[in-house]
Amino acid sequence: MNLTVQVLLKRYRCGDVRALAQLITLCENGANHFTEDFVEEKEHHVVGITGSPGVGKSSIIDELALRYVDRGERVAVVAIDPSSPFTHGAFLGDRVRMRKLSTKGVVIRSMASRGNGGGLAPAITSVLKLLSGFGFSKIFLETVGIGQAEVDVANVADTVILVLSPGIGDEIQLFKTGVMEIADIYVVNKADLEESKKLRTLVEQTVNQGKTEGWKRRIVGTSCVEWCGFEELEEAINEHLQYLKESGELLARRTRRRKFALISRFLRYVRETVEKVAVEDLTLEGLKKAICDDIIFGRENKKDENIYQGGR
Ligand SMILES: Nc1nc2c(ncn2[C@@H]2O[C@H](COP(=O)(O)OP(=O)(O)OP(=O)(O)O)[C@@H](O)[C@H]2O)c(=O)[nH]1
Ligand SMILES: [Mg+2]
Repeated sequence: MNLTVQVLLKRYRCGDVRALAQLITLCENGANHFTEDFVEEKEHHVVGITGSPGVGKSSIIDELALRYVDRGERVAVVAIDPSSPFTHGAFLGDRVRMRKLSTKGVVIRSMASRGNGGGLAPAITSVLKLLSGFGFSKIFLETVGIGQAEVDVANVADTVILVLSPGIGDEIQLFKTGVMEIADIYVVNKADLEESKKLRTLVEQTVNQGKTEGWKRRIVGTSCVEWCGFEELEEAINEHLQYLKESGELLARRTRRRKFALISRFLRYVRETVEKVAVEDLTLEGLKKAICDDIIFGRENKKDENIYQGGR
């Protein structure tokens, strides 16, 4: 292992937040091998929060994060491709509320999805491992629910929350294939707005249709203006975690996350290899040979070192 990674890991294990930030950046840049062998996951709960732009995901996370900190949990927030307000690619946002979170030890990190077909950042599973290994017990993952990201969040989160709000076409969103299956908890936000009631009725009619066993999906109404519904939401999140543990589903979801990590890594590797051989030999045979050469010469394993020398 590269010496710099070794030093960073040592500092990370001593609880140095700056080392954690640097290791996350390494993962984002593609050098995430070390997380497999040298980072140990601790007990944690990943809560994925998805939904259309502007429904109130960040506002809801703000409130939830504070609540869990008050319960004695260590909280981290990861936002994928946000437009607001966790936009600075660093740990700290600049809003007053964000500053309040940071003084309570909440770590906030933005990540770009980097052309991953609109999906989650390829490094997300390594980043989750780093955060849990650092001691964060509650990790909120905000993704804009468009296309692939919506499906991906279900692959990495233990609990999936879909936030809906009136007036932005979410009534139509509801009937998109799969939307009503991905979430464990449905939040109808902006309960202070009159139209929210209609949307809530529609969600109640659609969710849990024909479902008789397993987790009974919860529907919660919240308002980040009147600050209501959060007790119920917190309760639903806690109940779902309890359900995951008791039913054995938590293990199944962690296995799904590891599979997702493996597939993402493999796809990235194939894409990089295809890009490389495309110049030399544009045939399937050429690709197979390139992959074999790669494995034999161990390019994959040298990635960490390459990154430090400015290459990939
Ligand atoms: N009336 C009302 N407005 C809200 C509520 N929650 C959030 N908003 C407003 O909705 C806007 C978007 O809120 P955000 O929390 O940034 O929403 P988001 O889903 O994180 O948005 P993106 O990250 O851009 O996808 C902001 O102007 C909020 O003040 C609510 O409960 N009621
Ligand atoms: Mg947001």
